Amino acid sequence: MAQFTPRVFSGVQPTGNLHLGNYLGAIRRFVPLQDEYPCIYCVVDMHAITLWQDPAELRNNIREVASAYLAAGIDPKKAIIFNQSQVSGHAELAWVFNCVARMGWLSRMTQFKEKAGKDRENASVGLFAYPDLMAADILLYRATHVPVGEDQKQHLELTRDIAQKFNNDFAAQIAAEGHGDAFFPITEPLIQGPAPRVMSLRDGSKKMSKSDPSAYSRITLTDDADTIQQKIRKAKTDPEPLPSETAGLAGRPEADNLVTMFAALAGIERQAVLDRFGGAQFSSFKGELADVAVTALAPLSAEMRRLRADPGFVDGVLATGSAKARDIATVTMDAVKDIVGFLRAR
Ligand code: AQP
Repeated sequence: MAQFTPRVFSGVQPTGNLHLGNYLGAIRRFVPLQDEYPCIYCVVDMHAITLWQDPAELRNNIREVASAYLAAGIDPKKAIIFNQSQVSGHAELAWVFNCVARMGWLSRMTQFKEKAGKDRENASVGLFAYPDLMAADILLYRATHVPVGEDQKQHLELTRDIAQKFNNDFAAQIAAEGHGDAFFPITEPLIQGPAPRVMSLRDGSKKMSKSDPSAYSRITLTDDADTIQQKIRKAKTDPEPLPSETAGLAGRPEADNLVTMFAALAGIERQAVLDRFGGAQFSSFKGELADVAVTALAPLSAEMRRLRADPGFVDGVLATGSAKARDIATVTMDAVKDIVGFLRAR
């Protein structure tokens, strides 16, 4: 079996309202990986336009995600930070994958069903083909590991299916071109950490999301202390006191979510949270949770504000990162073109 150099890739959409779920499920987890692997962190602006985006806001939101990466501690000297649309290989490889993936595979994607809703006929073709572009993002760098939140599990499985089918469909050419028995790795999702699925503050059965119409459903990375306190105070709960054991959180999604958030933000186990608050009413627990959230997020949002005031610096980071990403992408795309049978200038 072909051996692949370990490489990490992940991305976040610049669609505004970056929230605690994006931070705990993804961005915070990107940081330590940069000391272990070559890492590529992308602002996936081409994914963002699968739903309508105001152009001026999109530009702002691209800088906001880049600022969040930097503020969280991703070092552009160690990891590549860039925005997707600056590297044309993403679109090129996505087209090849549109021709590898099957309609039936994409039709099963739950994110498309949720986002298209009942008005499927009116959804963009891009929204339907989104998972092919995501596979291209990852495989353009032949990434072996992808840290994501739990909601992306199905898309990662599709990425593996596409890589497998490409490797099979073009097996003879892949071998003839000297790539052994596989050109693309079968990428491993890294869905770990204390909070792989942060839920809405208004409904414990729905994930915290940028697009939820209620601002009270999420804590954003730019909320100030008062707003965070207010949102946590208003968070939905049930009438029972907190349990003393984690087993007691079963069937109590809102309690489970708040305890998970506390544990992830304070860096302790969920049981340790219940050792402290078991038997307590939500009112006292919520006050402490708000303090923990403010302590964890205040330095991040202050640094994001500082970076947002310096768009020239952020744009420079993205330009430098894009040049580095393009170098890797060009090698992959040249090989893909040869494997597929396109004629290119040599
Ligand atoms: N609620 C969440 N809990 C844990 N991780 C989450 N992620 C998203 N929501 C949660 C992870 O954040 C990364 C970037 O996500 P994205 O920008 O691709 O957006 P998304 O997954 O579609 O979810 P959003 O941010 O809530 O946007 P909308 O409202 O548009 O669906 C990914 O690793 C994701 O798993």
